[in-house]
Amino acid sequence: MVSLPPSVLFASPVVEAEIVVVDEHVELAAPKYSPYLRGPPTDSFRENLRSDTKYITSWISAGWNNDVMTYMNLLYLGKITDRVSVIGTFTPSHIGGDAPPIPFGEVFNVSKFIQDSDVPMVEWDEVKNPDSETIDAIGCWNVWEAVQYYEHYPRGSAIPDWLGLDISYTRGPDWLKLIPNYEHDKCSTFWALARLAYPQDRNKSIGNAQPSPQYHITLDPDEHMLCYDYLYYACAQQSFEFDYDYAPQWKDVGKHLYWSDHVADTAALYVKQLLGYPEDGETPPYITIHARHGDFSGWCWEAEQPEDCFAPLPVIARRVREIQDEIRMRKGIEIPDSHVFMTSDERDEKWWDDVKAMGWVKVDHTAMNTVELYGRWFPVILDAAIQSNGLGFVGTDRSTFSVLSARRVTDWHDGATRMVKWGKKDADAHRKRLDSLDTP
Ligand SMILES: Nc1nc2c(ncn2[C@@H]2O[C@H](COP(=O)(O)OP(=O)(O)O)[C@@H](O)[C@H]2O)c(=O)[nH]1
Ligand SMILES: [Mg+2]
Repeated sequence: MVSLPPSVLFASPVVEAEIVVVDEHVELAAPKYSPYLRGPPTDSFRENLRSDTKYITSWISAGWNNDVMTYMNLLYLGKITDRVSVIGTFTPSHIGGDAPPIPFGEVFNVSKFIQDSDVPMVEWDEVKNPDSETIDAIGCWNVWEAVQYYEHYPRGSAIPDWLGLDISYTRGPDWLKLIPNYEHDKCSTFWALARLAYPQDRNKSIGNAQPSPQYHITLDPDEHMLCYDYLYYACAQQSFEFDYDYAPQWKDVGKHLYWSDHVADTAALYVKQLLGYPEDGETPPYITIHARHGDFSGWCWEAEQPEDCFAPLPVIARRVREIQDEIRMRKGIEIPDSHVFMTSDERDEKWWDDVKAMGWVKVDHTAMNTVELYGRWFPVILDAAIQSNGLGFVGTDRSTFSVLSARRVTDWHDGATRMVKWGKKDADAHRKRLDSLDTP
């Protein structure tokens, strides 16, 4: 028997129904806290959960755009299980681990999202006081061990520690995995995951909870705050689904996640400043390229020479021309090369000199003092926002960063998009097609 410090809570306190006295004054005042919660953030998250509402949460564990997709998947699973999604911050895995986490609501416009999508959500810092020292014990589902065969533990994430959660995991059933015994795919479908949100299959699948790491508490998966370790690999019908037009996690959720006003306004300001337009005027139409390099160099085994792996600039320029032609044809708008932005994680200055020689504009966060003015997260967030608000976008095949930007340009602006193939010499060789949005 483990003796618990008084601050460890692992059962829902009995919640009295809250009576809100409504007079004219209160009615007119803006609500101070989410209607999905009992009130302002509390020291234990359980004190703030409504007894008439069910919740769902999960953690993140990859690059920022992968993490955006993971939260979109969580929101979609919340939608189909009639639960309020509880969303954490973004963790700085690719921008330097010492940068502070950034709240979801600083990046995306949460109130507009809830209104447009009708998908309910709250952020963790609305639920539990971020300065709380209370450790909440909770039971969660371990999906990771049911879908892959190499790591014999739940998927790790920095989020539970930040939230003061001590988690007892129950390994999910084998039927979570879409393709049984197939090591090259990790998908579990939203509806397989949803089976665990309801008593019939949940009750058949519990009973093997592992002790939590901190206080060695064993708990079956929580029914009030349902949680899964990792949902990046959740899908409706097949893996890498954000690439497909039917993807419900994009259509019903991701599409409605617009940038916060601060991000959108700053991105528009950058575009106007970099192109030399008045700051108080309209943003002109433009095209953005995303040339994803960096750790993608680990996928170059088909390239005979290292320089054959990433698409050379003239190959990218061919895609830019296709976009210019399509926009001219479909919309009658001429976008010159001087209104083409390059965004990239490439650090080689010589490569950037070649970009400028193409007549394109570097989104130069060093020159713009982005980190000093807006913080460490903003170079990547502004690059994504700039990409998403162009009328054309040329992305890098297999980059989730590019995939999300392409979908935004298509759905938000009826824009033109292409993905550049890479990995070996002439990977992007293709026949030009003007009549279609498809990448041939
Ligand atoms: N600022 C900036 N960062 C980038 C760019 N491309 C990649 N990165 C960094 O590399 C990470 C890539 O991981 P992720 O977002 O998961 O996308 P993916 O790896 O391309 O699928 C991003 O989150 C950024 O931190 C870029 O064009 N601009
Ligand atoms: Mg990544």
